[in-house]
Amino acid sequence: MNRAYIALGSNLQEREQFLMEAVELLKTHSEIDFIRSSNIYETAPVGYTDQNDFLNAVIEVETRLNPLSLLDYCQKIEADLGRKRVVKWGPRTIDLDILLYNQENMKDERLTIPHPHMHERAFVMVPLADLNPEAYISALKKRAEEIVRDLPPEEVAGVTLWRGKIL
Ligand code: A4P
Ligand code: MG
Repeated sequence: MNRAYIALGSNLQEREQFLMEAVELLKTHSEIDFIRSSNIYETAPVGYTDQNDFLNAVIEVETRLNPLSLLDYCQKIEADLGRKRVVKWGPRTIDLDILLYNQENMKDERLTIPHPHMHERAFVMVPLADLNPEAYISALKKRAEEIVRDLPPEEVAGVTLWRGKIL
């Protein structure tokens, strides 16, 4: 069995509903077992800032899918939940990014693991460190909680606990 961490983000309409539906759809796959969720955080938009605040969370799953098949399924969920790619980094109903897959490092034209920007993003790292402070990013030789400690405090301050776990 493989262990993966997936980041979820939504900033359109019923944000919490989209997070819940994405997790429900992951759970319906026979080759994916949902293990647990971080708390949900409300986060200031990063990149393209003229958009609503996001809800972000990270979940841990066990899966028999290989990384590319897991990406295919995550992208199917994004499509099913009606994501429209209008502005790069812009508003979306739901975004699923694969952060970690076991301790593997891979770079394919469709998939880079660990996710290439995860360590720069408080909206990813704070929920990941909440879920598993020991999560080890081998490419950086650092644990999640160490990465959060090294992020700019003003970025960490843009990530506030919103409520409890997704499911
Ligand atoms: N791809 C490569 N590696 C991965 C991976 N590990 N996981 C490829 C998922 N996808 C991966 O992503 C573009 C392509 O990346 C995919 O086709 C896949 O093959 P996308 O999700 O289609 O496009 P995008 O999301 O618009 O671009 P990008 O660069 O992935 O943006 P991000 O990184 O997802 O950032 N601010 C806050 N507060 N919270 C957020 O959640 N999200 C974004 C989007 C910007 N600002 C935000 C948030
Ligand atoms: Mg993405």
